[in-house]
Amino acid sequence: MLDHTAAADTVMTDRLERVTAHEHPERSLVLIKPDGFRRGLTGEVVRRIEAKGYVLVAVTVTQAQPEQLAAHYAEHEGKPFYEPLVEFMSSGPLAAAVIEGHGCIAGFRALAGATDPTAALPGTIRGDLARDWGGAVQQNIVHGSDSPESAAREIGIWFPELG
Ligand code: IDP
Ligand code: MG
Repeated sequence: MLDHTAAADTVMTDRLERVTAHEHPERSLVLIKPDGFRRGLTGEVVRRIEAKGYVLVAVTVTQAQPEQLAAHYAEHEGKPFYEPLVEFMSSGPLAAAVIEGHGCIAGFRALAGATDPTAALPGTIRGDLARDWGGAVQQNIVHGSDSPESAAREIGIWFPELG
């Protein structure tokens, strides 16, 4: 009897975990970089995110602090575009957002398009709205997290209250 109850409990717990996992949608950190913000494209980017069906969890407008950018772009430190990248990201306000929805990390990167705005396909944010301006850094309108680990780390940098 006791064994039967324990077995039933295990089945129930497994089921609950499956359901719970399914009901916890993924989150991603999106930045509308200073070029996008300056050009008044924040609404257009948010429109595309919402039109796709992802949900906004948080949005803010902020001037990036040097320590935030150092943490956010730690993986690129030492690369030739790192200093211009930090300078560009400090050049004016940006909008930061947390979005939510199953698969939104890969889904937003598909919406964003390729890193290089010249190569980014029409239909994508970068393909439609960004171009090469001849500078040392690619000004490509948006950032999106590239993995669940990056998303958790980046949400902690820009939205400590959600981290
Ligand atoms: P991602 O934003 O598509 O994830 P990353 O490789 O993580 O691309 O690079 C971060 C940012 O650094 C890019 O979005 C772009 O602004 C800039 N960047 C990346 N690679 C280059 C490059 O080769 N030249 C100039 N800027 C670059
Ligand atoms: Mg990246």
